Amino acid sequence: MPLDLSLYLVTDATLCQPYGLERTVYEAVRGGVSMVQLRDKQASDAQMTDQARRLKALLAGSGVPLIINDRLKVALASQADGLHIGQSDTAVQQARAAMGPQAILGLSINNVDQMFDAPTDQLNYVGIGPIFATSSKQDHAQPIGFGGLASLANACPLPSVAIGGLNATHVSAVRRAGAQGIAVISAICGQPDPEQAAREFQYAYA
Ligand code: TZP
Ligand code: MG
Repeated sequence: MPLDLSLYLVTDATLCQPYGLERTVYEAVRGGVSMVQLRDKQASDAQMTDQARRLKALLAGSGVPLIINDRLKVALASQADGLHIGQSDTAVQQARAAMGPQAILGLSINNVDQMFDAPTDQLNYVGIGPIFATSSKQDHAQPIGFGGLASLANACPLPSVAIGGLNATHVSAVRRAGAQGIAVISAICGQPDPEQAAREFQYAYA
């Protein structure tokens, strides 16, 4: 299946508390989310694997792939569709070897050095950001704005998704900057109506 990065939901269990993680994801998918990444910095591997298995069951038949943040072990144990790695996580080559050729593999990049260091032949997409400062990620790198996004997205041979402080009002700027899609946590997780929140992005694309 071709990769649809248009609306990439990254989860945060704490922010999703009002409805719980599974219901939030369920509703967001109804609203048009095209990819889901399970991200949890607190959970044990066992807890995260359990959560991943539940999300995988929930997403079955929806065509929306489940990506695991950082943890190769969890991605393998839950038979997730892919893994998203940061600059200090498992090496891309090691992740590709373990996950196999069909898996979706993404890497976070923030600057030109990281872009040129990325083994693009092993990757399916890059996440570029943060675009703006955000309280959803602790100790995030320096925000790069839409100018930074444009220079990285245009120079990178892979499809890209922009992340960090973004909401539906940013869709056109993200697309103009050359990224294929937009990744969000707080614009969907913890919103009073996650389905409607996701739908706002669809309207912005239309
Ligand atoms: N990586 C860079 S910024 C970020 C991550 C995981 C957090 C994005 O969260 P939000 O709420 O969409 O700004
Ligand atoms: Mg990481």
